[in-house]
Amino acid sequence: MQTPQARYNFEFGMPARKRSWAEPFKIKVVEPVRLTTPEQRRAAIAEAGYNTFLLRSEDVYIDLLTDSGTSAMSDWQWAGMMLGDEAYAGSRNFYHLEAAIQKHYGYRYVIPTHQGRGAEHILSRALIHPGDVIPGNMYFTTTRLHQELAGGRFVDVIIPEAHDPESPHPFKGNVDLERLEEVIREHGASRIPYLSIATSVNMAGGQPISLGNLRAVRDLADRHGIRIMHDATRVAENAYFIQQREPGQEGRPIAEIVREICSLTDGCTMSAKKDALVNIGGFLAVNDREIYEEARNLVVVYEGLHTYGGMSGRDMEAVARGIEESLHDDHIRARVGQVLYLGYKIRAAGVPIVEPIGGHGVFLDAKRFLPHVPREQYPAQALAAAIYLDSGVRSMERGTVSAGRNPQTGEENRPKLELVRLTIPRRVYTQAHMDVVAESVEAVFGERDNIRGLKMVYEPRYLRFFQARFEPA
Ligand code: PM9
Repeated sequence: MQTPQARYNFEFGMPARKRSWAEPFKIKVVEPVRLTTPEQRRAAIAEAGYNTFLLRSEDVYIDLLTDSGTSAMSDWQWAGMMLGDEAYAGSRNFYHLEAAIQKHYGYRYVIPTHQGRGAEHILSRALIHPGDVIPGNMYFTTTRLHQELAGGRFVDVIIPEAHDPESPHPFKGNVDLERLEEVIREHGASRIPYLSIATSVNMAGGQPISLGNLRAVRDLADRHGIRIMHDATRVAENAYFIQQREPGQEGRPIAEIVREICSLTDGCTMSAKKDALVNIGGFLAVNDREIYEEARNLVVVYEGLHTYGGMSGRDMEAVARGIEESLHDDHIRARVGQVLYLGYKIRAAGVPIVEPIGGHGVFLDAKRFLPHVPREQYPAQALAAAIYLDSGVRSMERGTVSAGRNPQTGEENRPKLELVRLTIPRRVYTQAHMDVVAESVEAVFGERDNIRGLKMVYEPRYLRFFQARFEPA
């Protein structure tokens, strides 16, 4: 089969030649970033208790903490911000948002929330009863906490390859169907309010679930009468991997794949701060009228009226337009392309990373990077601090600290994955920034024997990774 480039060359009578792709935008506004000295960084990270969440952003050079709320909006989104209808009730921007969700994701009813965890809170309160079990394709920090706070227990049913950073499985976000069947048999369908299925599984390294697997999960759920709730936070990135890797899906538009993914589920929670290219916002969307009624009632208690849910009118307009832009094929190709660019560079330097490279970031394998640092001294936390010290690049721990404690026993959870995430904001940094990041990671890798572990000296009760403090062990 001819590639599109070869076909173009053939049709226009041109000789075949290499043609790289580039970002489908040009830059209109810039924000300066500050390069700090090693002394300034030493002081800053000590003051932050060796937790990159506690650094001041002005002390960061290239900020790869997260892709959440850090995207650059387009001129079309900014123009939409000027059209914010800031009425308390019935803002026109809510109806634009509702229409965009119905059109692109296909869910019937929409409840806006201030961000993803607001939607998770409402969904968990509406559907989970004490003693319930929620199977899912790997935990996410805020999702699992809301399930636990509602009295439920998360059970991981992702395929085992997802826990192995070296496995090259193309769809490490897949559900282990036999394991799921076992969990249903053990607990009974009546104790399972829903399956919690994420696209682009964050804690596994931004790994996709395949359409084939999701269809099989749907069949299984239907046989037992169980709902599927979708964490759609990075659904477009997942769709890109389906388009690139799944037999029969090549060449299919991203928007169409996204629509099919959503059609296989009964509702979604969404942090619009990621895929949907905005700085704040989220929503819950469902097909079931009764769940909608309950959620619409709860949203006024915890978030705001059901036509704003914690967002301003202008925020809702930006989300509506961001959803549309997130599904353009050229956007998603450049977005994931930049992540792959960084990943290939880091991998070429011999640095251990999670394979395959994910959709929103490059995940360093801290266990293999720092084999001399024991797990109880938080190697990923120590590695994130070391990278900051080297270059002012900020990353995030995604290992033992993030995993927190078992609420029943109080023991620390010990996930198999001990990772540092270099997360790439959308449409924000250039290829030259990626080169600097790769150089810094390579330099730190060269000096890894000098990196020491950390001990935790302050531990908050919930989501400890955000605010915990450490000292050199
Ligand atoms: N994810 C991230 O950096 C924000 C900070 S860490 C809690 O990856 C998924 C898959 C997420 C996510 C946030 C949320 C919560 C739900 N699901 O941050 O509340 O990656 O908008 O969304 C972060 P909010």
